[in-house]
Amino acid sequence: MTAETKTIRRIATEEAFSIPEVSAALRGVCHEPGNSLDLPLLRRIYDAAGDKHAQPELLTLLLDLEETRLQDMDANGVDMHLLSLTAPGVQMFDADTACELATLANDRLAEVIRRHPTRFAGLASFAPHAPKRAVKEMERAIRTLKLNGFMVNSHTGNDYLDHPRFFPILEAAEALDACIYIHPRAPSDGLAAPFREYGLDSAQWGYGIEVSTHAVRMLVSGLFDRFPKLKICIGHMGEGVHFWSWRLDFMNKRAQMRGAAPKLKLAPSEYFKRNFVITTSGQESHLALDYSIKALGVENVLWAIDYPYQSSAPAVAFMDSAPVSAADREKLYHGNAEHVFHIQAASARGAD
Ligand code: VNL
Ligand code: MN
Repeated sequence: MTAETKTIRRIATEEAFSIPEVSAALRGVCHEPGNSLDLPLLRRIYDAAGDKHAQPELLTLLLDLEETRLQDMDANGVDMHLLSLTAPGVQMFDADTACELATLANDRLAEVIRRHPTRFAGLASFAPHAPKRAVKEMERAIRTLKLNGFMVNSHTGNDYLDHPRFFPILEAAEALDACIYIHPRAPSDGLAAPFREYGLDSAQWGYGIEVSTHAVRMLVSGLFDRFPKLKICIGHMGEGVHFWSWRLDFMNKRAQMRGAAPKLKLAPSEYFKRNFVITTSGQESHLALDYSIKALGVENVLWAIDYPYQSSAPAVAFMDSAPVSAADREKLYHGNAEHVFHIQAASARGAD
């Protein structure tokens, strides 16, 4: 740490947790019939006894909030985790179970934040496949529990958020001025076939293709003309979407002209700049950071670790040593997160 970074506030924005009830239900999912590409990872984490590549230590870290996690944060100068229920959240459960477990997880999240208001903030879960009940839970999560936004783990039942059945959810998020973080899960059934070998199902490649496809569907669907103030966050340095800006804009115009895509008020890349922010979770490349800041503006880039799937020390070293100005590092580490997720600024809170 340099003199500059010694006292800087670090808010990590894609930090995963679980609760025993959700973890038990995910273990149940491991034994259901079906060919979902989420299953290999779920079996490694939640059904350790049955999997020779098991990672039960991940589950211990996901379930821990106030012991190892706080020690890890202290040891690495991490002030705050913006917590979210780990992927795939409640989206693989039947609608009733999903609603019940989202409510329970949100209650637990609010409790731990109440105990550690300077160390934790949180993104609420809901069941996208029960849109009416989801909207109720979204309102409760923001107005009553005072949570900071929402987490959606990409597709739900193979549908993406451009599907009109989810519009009440987008409308509620916009009205509540609460950002929806779209986190990866494995590629949807129709997308999955080429991702079944070589460990491509999850973070190596499948997650990025799944979420970038999700984001692009939203960008070209016209939904940001309907919900112009909707804020979406995606991780992993924007899942590569803005690398494609020029070609996406050019080819979307052509698709519009031949009637294949709806007419849009703005180019897809303009919605990406206006309606999206990205985080640096699990993508610790200064080159990619530099490109992202130049393409999107520093205000649209937020720091994240991706704990416990990534380690805190290299994520901190990555941002401490990023070739940016001191003012920009403040934005990347906490200012942008405070703004987007309505986290109280440390100065407003007084020193602690
Ligand atoms: C992984 C990385 C999994 C980040 C995650 O959620 C995640 C992984 C299940 O490396 O498997 O958020
Ligand atoms: Mn993650």
